Amino acid sequence: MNNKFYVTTPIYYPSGRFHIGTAYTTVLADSIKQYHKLKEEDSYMLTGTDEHGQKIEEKAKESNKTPQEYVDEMAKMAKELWAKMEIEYDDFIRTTESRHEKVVQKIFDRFMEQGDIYKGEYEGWYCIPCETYFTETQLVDGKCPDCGREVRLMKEEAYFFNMKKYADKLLKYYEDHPDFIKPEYRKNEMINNFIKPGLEDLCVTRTSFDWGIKVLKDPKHVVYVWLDALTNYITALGYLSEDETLFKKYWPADLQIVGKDIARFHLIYWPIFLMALDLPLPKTILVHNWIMMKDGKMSKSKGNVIYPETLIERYGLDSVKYFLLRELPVSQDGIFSPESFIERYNFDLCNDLSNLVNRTVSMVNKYFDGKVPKYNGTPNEVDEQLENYALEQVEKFEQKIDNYEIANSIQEIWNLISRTNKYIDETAPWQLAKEEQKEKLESCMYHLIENIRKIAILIKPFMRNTSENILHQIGIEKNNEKNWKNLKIYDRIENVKVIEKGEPIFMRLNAEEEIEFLKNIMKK
Ligand code: ME8
Repeated sequence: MNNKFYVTTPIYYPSGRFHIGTAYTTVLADSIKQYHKLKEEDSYMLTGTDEHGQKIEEKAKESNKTPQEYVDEMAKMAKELWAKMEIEYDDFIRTTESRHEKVVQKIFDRFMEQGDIYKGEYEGWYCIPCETYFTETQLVDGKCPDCGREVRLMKEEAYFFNMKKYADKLLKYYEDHPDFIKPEYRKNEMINNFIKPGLEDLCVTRTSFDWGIKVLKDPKHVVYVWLDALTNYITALGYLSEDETLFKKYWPADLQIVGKDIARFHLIYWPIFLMALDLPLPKTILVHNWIMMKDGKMSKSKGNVIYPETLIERYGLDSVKYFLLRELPVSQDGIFSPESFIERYNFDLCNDLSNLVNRTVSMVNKYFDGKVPKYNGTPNEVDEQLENYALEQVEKFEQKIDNYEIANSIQEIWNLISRTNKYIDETAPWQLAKEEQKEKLESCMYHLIENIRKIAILIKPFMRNTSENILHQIGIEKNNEKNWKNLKIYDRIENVKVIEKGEPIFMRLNAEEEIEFLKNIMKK
């Protein structure tokens, strides 16, 4: 195995059904993992659930369950969704597992011994859903600045983490590691909005509820969720346990993906906790924006929530993944609208991709009995242009995905698809057949198949089933013809036969009907 690649998602609150926003982060992480797997790297992905805190305690009560019963059920639901979405995580951490709880207690004790954590009293405006205290000035119109809901004035004895002590070190770290935060503007937000005005010490315990990890030396306190939650990324690898093999192998993480709502916790508190533990920091924290609806945030009360299962059942998994990744540029909010979903399905997937494969397979059948002609070694000018274009696109794809610009990297694949479709028009194979220009026709078919092979490999991280389907249709069965290494080579395939009757991968949808369908399910 070559390099290792460790990627994490946030651990989600199991406080309700996961919508396409939650699915987005997970699909993003899985796709990036699949890309590294394709490159034969030792890739490892972690996801999980964040199961402690007042909100979960209240949710359990509402449904007449103990918190443990409630989170067990919800964690099961989360795993079922990821199975349905064919997410290949390597570990699923639940913060109620003892492998996590024991280590959080050890970390807490160590911070106490080092003097990073001290006892004080906390008074502030508390937002229950966000489990966060705010100062008066942080409130927006007297409400929670993160979620806009009501806050309560609360006071309690509490332990604090001395964040101020690490502020300069953190600023210096940002400066020395330009790849640490992506996109870069998030770094400036942290500096200007939180660090420069003076970092507040972070309250790390609560006495106002029970459902949490007890502080061993002062058990009326439970560890406040962010210290508990953030450390999952290392407890899952066995940090401070009897077996630290995974931790030694995979830490520091190569990529940690979070939504903008939790950027502050990951870009400020998390690195400071790691500094206090004397551990290396993740190489990159990628902050993505949100999937919005035309009328703002998804919310049950507005009746605009979309769940991934509904889309998958009707349109198939790969089209949903494609849409999420293609429509949401990481650095700005993306909008989910029924119109854009159907448009992408009909144009990008059906017209551009599916038709290209279908037309090519039937031409190879028609002109060469399904046998893909051999590469003739001396491409003519038109073919050479196509070869160069394809190789350039592979490079561009790689540059963009390595910089975690996923939507842009997919755009580069679709540029290649369009260019290949254009090549059919340019070379007019039906004309070549009519004029019996055998050599040109052979070269044309070879180049089409070869480009489709490249396209199928490039989409594999995002659309595994479609990729396999295409490779099968064009007769590519050998693993070495499907791998990343052979992507950059043109004269690779030999003795290949396309299937006799190509199946369209995506069938055109009736736009009006489907838009209506989507609008209706959003209301439910
Ligand atoms: O914050 N668009 O959990 P959470 C895109 N437990 N992504 C979205 C989204 C949307 N509309 N809505 C949610 C928590 N997300 C904590 C995390 S980590 C140590 C603890 C995604 O269930 C996005 O990744 O509220 C966001 O950061 C995450 O779900 C919030 O999940």
